Order: sequence, then C-alpha cells, then structure tokens
Amino acid sequence: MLKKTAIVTTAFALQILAANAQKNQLITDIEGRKTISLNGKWQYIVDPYETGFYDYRFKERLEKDNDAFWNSDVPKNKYDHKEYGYSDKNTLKVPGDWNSQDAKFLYYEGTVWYKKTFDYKKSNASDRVFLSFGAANYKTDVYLNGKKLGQHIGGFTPFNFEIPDSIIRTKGNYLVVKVDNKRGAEEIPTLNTDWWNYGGITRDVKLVELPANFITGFSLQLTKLSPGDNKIQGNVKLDQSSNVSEVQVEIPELKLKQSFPASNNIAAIDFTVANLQYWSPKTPKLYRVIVTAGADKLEDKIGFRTIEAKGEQLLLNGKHLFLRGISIHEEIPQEGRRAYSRADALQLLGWAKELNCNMVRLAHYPHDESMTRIADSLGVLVWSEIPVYWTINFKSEEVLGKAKQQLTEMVTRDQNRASIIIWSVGNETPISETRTNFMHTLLQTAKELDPTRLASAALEVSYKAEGKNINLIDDPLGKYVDMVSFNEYLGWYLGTPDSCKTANWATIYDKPLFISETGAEAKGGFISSSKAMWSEDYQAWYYKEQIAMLKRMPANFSGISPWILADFRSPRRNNPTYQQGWNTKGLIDRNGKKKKAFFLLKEYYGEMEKMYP
Ligand code: GCB
Repeated sequence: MLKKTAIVTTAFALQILAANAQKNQLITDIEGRKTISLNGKWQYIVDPYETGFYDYRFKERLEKDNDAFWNSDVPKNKYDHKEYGYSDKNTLKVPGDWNSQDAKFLYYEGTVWYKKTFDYKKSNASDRVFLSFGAANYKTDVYLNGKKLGQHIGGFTPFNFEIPDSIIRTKGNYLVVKVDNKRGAEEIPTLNTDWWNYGGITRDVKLVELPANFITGFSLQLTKLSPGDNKIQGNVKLDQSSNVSEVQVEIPELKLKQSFPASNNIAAIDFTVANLQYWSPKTPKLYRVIVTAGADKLEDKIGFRTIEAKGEQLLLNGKHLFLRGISIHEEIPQEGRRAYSRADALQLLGWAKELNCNMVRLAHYPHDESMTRIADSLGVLVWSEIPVYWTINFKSEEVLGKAKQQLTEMVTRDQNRASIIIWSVGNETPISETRTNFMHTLLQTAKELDPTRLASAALEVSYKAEGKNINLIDDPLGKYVDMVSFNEYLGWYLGTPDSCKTANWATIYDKPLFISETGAEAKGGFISSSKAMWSEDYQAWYYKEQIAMLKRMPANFSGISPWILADFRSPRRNNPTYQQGWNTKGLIDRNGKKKKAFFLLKEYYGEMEKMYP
C-alpha cells in the first residue's frame, strides 16, 4: 500500500515537472533578443528558517499573506508591525554568488530573498514579456507584484517565465526572488561534492521582449555522415501559440536564403551549401545566421564542423583529433568566486590557450553561456557536463527526471556552439546495475536531443586487472559511451609518481580512450624538493612521470584533460597548512600564479600539437 502511494506521488511529481517544462519553454539565444537588464544591486534578506515562505506551523504561506516576503514590506497602517524589510543596508550584486560578497556568507547555505524594483514600459503594446535567468543556484521561486511567476530547480541552467500583462506595471514593479542553495539527497548534484556550493543569482537577469509569435530557438548542424557534402540540418522551434507557417534561414556569406514550412510550431531545416569553411581550433570560422519567422528575427554566429568517434579514433571534420585539454571549474581563483562574465571566460580560456590546449572540460556542470560562446570564437573544443556526480540517488525516477531536465536545458541552450563536441552525463558514478541503467538513459536522452555530438561520462577504473599491472576500464557504462573516459590519480591517491613507470592502461571497448582527470596538489609558492608532498616540485614530478606514461598509451589514446586549471574552493579540503578549504590541484594558484607543472604540461602539449597538428 505504502509502495503504491510512493509510485503515485512520483508519477504526479513527474507530471508536474513535464507540465512546467511545457509552460515555461526555454527561450534560447537571449543575447540576440531585445532585452532590458535587471542586473546590478538587489536588496536582500537572509532567511535560514524560511520564515518568509512558511508560517509558524511550517505551512506554505498563502499568496496574499502579509508576512510573505514576496509581498510589500511597507506597513499598511501604523499598527501593521512588519518583521521583515528590504533595505539598502543589505545589497548583493547580481549576477554573482552571495558567498564571496560578504564575509558572513562565506559558508552560508540556505535561503536568501532578493528584491528589485523597476519601472517598465513595453516597446510595443503587442509584445510578450519574459523574465529570463542565466542561472540561480539551486531552487528559485520568482514573484512579481505579489504573484508567483514560477519555480526552477537546478543551479547551472537557464530558465524563463512569461509575465502576463495583468501583472506588470509601468511604475514600481516589485520583483522578489527566493533562492535556496540547501543541498539535498534527492538533488542533482547531491549532498556530497568536491567543490563549494556557491549560492545566489549567479548569472544575468533580463526582461526579454518578443513579438506575439516568436522563435523559441533553433539548431543548425553540419551532418555527421557527410562532411564533404556540406549538408546542414536542424530545426526552428516556434512558440506554442504561434500561427506562423513558414520560416526563413539566411547565411549571407554563403549566399543562402531559403524558406521552410512549419507545422505544429516546428520547421525542419535541411539544405546544402558550397564552399563551406569548417570550424576548427585553428580556424574558428563563424557564419552570421539569420532566422525569420513572421515578425520575429533571430541572429546568431555559428560554426560548422563534424565530430565523430570512428573505430578507435576521434575525427574532427574527418581528420584525426588529439585532445590537449584541461579541466576547469567555473571559479575565479584570485577572488574565490563564481565566474559569470565574458571577462571571466576570457581569463579562464586565455589561460587554457597559453597552456597550448585545444580543449577544455567544463567540470562538473554547465558553465555560463559566455564560456561556450567565447570558446566558439577562440577555437577551443568543449566537454560540457551535468552535475550527476558521485552518489546520486540512482533508484529514484524523480531524480532521473531532474537529471534529464538539466541535460535538456544544457543541450537546448548550447546546441549551436561548434566548440562543444561532447555532452557528459556524469562523473565517477559508482558501478551497479541501477546506476548503469540510470546513466544509460541519460546517454540515450543526450543522443535523442543531439545526434550530432559525442556523449560520454567520466568512468571508474579496475586497478591492476589480470595481475599484469594493467589498469582496465571495463565499467559496463563504457558500452554506451562514444568515447571511453576515465579519471586516474596514480602518484597522488595511489602510490608515488614513479608508479607511472610500470603502469599500463587499457579498455575492453574498441573506442577512443580519454583521460578526463589526473592531478596532484601543490600549495602555490611552496618550493622544496620533488619528494616533499604538497610542494610545487612534487606536483611537477607527478606531471613528469604522468607525461612519460602517456607516451606509452595504447593506440586508441585520444587525449587528456588534467585536473585542474586553477585551485578552487572545496569544503572537503581541510589540511591546515596546505589546503585551508581549497583543492590545490590547480596548475595556477589562488593568486593567479602559474605553478611549475603548468610549464611541463605546456611543453608536452606543444609536442603533441606538432605531432597532431
Ligand atoms: C575527482 C573528481 C573531482 C575532484 C578530484 C580530486 O576524481 O572528479 O571532482 O575534485 O577528483 O581532486 O580529488
């Protein structure tokens, strides 16, 4: 009986998720739309007990409740005692995590209410208005003028809500956003991660004005099967209430201008072009693409390339590809904060370029859109991931629904980024049948959403299989990925770096093999000898031995993205001398200074670039 209730509840929760997804269809390419920024200073209230949301019986407050923090904080009369209020004494910058903005927030996890007032006049009376968030971590409830616009769950993907004409005013709009970053066992990520759980409205907030019938988004990709044929396919998605029956796609530089019929709010796109210049790290060519549907017009800059795993090799535009990668957290080490801007992306990707990288692994969650857009223009290949990390509740349908939602939002936002070649559905998930089914479903979803890119996940290793000092990647999930990727820390968590001298690596799958992580800690500026753990010299020794080992990897070895570009905050890391709340496996320290190992990896990548230009 109990079981049945649980199933019914889960089914109901999934229905709600699906209904919400329908209602709040994700609008992409916000950059190319008419927008009004709501970034800047917002007032806030810290509310660890969620008093603004629940009454004293811990029941959700009714919409008009005088004590609900989404309602006006101005007393109605002289006897209306208000026990909350927004004030200029308490402000936070949006976008931005709250933890880095005031010492009292350093380790805060819980609810913060944000408030902003604004005046607004529509440009055109017939326009529709949406409120768009680049991301807020983790659970966000949005209220305008006392009415709830909606809720979003997930800390690293965009969302939007339509603002009905009946709610918005020309003067004094009262926008309240409740952001709760409490971790949860049934969430994605779950309770346990190796990075700091920055809270807040971490990315841009904008009002978006769209014509009555608008394009929600579009995708255009060079088809995988025919790199020489220059066949481009995709679709244009229209808003559910759209009555437009035809869309037009234009690429002026290619002299292409073609119309396609739309039915049920979608138009399939399929055309062939001559003389296409492919996008690649060496030639990151982007074309101006204009899509028109009725009164709506959307522009983007798109690169065209193919990516394939063929036999044991990766092919970019039909040519052998070796990935000279680096893993990156979305964090600016010198300021101990989340990265969110173009300037931040330029700093992080600029460092990767200095390292002679042609690829970055954006760990362990989708980064800000400026990262993938700048990767497009700089010519950096990208692995983009959802935070299915370690001990997710793989048994739960509801949790699977949340993972699918984040995957869908990630792919939908970035489907036109040529830089992205791999969607990753998770990292180091513990092997079991339930977990493999869960992860397999996610890989299938990634493929359904986007058949043009590779799908993978960072897998587990069986150490010293067959007693021959062969470390075997035989994780059953390997069967379903396009590229077998694994993390290894030989010489840090296991043995000393000279263990690399005799270690061998292999996989049971005939697929490209990729090392998605390897690394050792070093406190920036601690210069000693290679035998002193935590010193830059030890880390350099680790890289020296690893690099020598890489030169003996099997023929399917297709690249590596060591852990990690820069030191990052992690509450798991509490060595009082060397860590103090930071994971120090960075090749760059928390002052932005390059450690010795940076230059060793740079040299290796220089050699690899010559070998595989
Ligand atoms: C890993 C994880 C990564 C950690 C890293 C470490 O395997 O994927 O998130 O930060 O190891 O430093 O231990």
